[in-house]
Amino acid sequence: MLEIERSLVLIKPDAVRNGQSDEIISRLKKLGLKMAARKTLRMDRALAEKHYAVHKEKPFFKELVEYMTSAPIVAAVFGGEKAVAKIRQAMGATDPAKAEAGTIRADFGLNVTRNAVHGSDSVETAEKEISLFFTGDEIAAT
Ligand code: DAT
Ligand code: MG
Repeated sequence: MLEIERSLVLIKPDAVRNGQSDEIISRLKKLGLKMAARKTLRMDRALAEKHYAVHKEKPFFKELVEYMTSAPIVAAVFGGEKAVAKIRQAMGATDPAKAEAGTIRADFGLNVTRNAVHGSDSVETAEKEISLFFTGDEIAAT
């Protein structure tokens, strides 16, 4: 059976500032996925804390929220077969220094916090994350 999934992608502040958004989106489209929504926004603290709520007890939480709210990001919804796993694979490991060559984080990440891109880690998380960033009528059918 065809499993159409959706995933939330965030292009993080340094990658946006460095003009890498279009290249990153183009790599994701080459996976056979469709972009159903895209916008540039500056996350506020409340949104960042909700989006990363699962990490609120981690030592890096404060730095992560400060980074993600420091400058504009691009938020996008991608849809397609196995979208979650395909995007995670294209992103590479969380730490760009450990990410496989040719992955988005290996190519554009600066360090483990400033790692260029976010992608949802499961279908359930994806739907929750998408609803934090987009209303239903901002998203095209995929
Ligand atoms: P991922 O973004 O690969 O799903 P994660 O969910 O474990 O990774 O962490 C969310 C974000 O938090 C990650 O993209 C960057 C930051 N982060 C994770 N581990 C970190 C660490 N050890 N030091 C600093 N920031 C970290
Ligand atoms: Mg994660």
